[in-house]
Order: sequence, then C-alpha cells, then structure tokens
Amino acid sequence: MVKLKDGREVDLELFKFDSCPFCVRVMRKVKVLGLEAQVRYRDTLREPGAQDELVRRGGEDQVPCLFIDGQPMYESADIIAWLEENVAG
Ligand SMILES: N[C@@H](CCC(=O)N[C@@H](CS)C(=O)NCC(=O)O)C(=O)O
Repeated sequence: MVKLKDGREVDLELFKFDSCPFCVRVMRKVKVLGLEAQVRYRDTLREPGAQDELVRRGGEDQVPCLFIDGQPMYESADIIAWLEENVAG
C-alpha cells in the first residue's frame, strides 16, 4: 500500500516491461519517489499470463498501465503526473 498526500492508502500495481521506454520513465519516477518496495511490478514479457490479465482487467494491450486500487491508468505522462500530484516524495 502507498500513502497519498491526502492521507488515503492505495494499492499500486504497475504492468510494464523493461525494454519499454515509456515504462522506464514511469519506473524512474517510482524510484525517485521511493516507492519501489510498495509498488507491485507485473512484467508482461516475463510473467506468464500477465499480458492477458492486463487486457482482461484494463481493456488495452499497452504498457505502462498503473492500477490504482484496481482502476487502470494508461499513458506514461498521465501516470507520472498522477504520481507527482498524489504521492509525497
Ligand atoms: N503513449 C503511450 C505509449 C505506450 C506504448 O507505446 N507502449 C508500447 C510498449 S513500449 C506498447 O505497449 N505497445 C503495445 C501496443 O500498443 O499494443 C505511453 O506514453 O504510455
């Protein structure tokens, strides 16, 4: 769980793969914010079934996708903006 600036605690799960430059940007932000231990990484290339799960739950076959309490957020710029706005660094 990750504590937000407003005091809420949310579950963050990031679908990604390491050679995706958009994912790298998001993972860098996760690291800068000190959240690496709290965000659950799901690698769609290495983890069998993760890509199918992403499509089933999120509706699109695109990474990065951050699930915030189970709600999908696609687009690296949107994810980074959300992290900057909501998570204390
Ligand atoms: N505009 C998106 C681009 C993401 C993107 O193109 N991701 C690629 C991997 S690097 C992908 O998932 N491609 C699969 C697809 O679009 O079906 C972002 O910034 O997050």
